[in-house]
Amino acid sequence: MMTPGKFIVIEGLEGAGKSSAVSAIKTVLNHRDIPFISTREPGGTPIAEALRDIVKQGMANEHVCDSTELLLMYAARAQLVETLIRPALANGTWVIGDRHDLSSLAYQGGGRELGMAKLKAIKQIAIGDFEPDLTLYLDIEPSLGLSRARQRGELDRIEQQDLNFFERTREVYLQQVAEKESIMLIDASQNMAQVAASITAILIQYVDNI
Ligand code: Z5A
Repeated sequence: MMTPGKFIVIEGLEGAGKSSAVSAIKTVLNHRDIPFISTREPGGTPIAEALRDIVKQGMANEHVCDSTELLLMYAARAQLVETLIRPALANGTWVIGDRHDLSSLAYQGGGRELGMAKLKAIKQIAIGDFEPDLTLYLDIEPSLGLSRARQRGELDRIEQQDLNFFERTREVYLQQVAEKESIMLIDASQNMAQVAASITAILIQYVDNI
């Protein structure tokens, strides 16, 4: 019987350095000849990418309600998990996810203050008990992350929230790290080479222990 692939997720606030983290993971998997695909959330399929555009940019003259934002995130996730992630894993292909469900717990549950009970109920409807095998959370002070993101270019609708929003978001990330062994924290205030080295070390250990 085919050994299922593993679902590895990168999480963190804006400017945490998720793009370079994804590259570090790809390098390890390539060295080990492990087949993989990579995805991002919200997005990753044509329907989910269309939802991403609405979530990130909104629409002129119409405010995106918090509950709408939440449901769009889960609609995009349901589509991605069902049509891409589950089939790939079943086929023995690993999946690298740039964000997943933990982002909703942190941003919508914490940042938007919608609360964990609502989040857990919607998750059940959208993707059931589906969970990543390993999550690498890049932890960064919101002010440092946002200053990096600003240098990169214009901020989108969610990135324009105030600092308190991101403090609440980070708090949920840290709570979840404390509760779940499958989430590893990496200090993302280090320089890029140090962050990449930490990720590489964790992933090599993970692959070697399977
Ligand atoms: N969102 C949500 O609310 N709920 C959900 O369920 C999901 C998502 C799934 C997705 O936008 C938005 O949706 C996101 C959360 C929300 N919005 N906010 N706010 P996205 O995918 O476009 O954005 P992102 O995921 O936040 O960012 P990103 O561009 O993909 O990656 P990043 O982690 O921000 O970082 P980066 O592009 O790798 O690095 C940013 C800059 O910092 C860049 O110029 C780097 O060169 C620099 N950098 C990175 N690392 C370092 C270090 N270590 N030192 C110095 N400089 C660095």
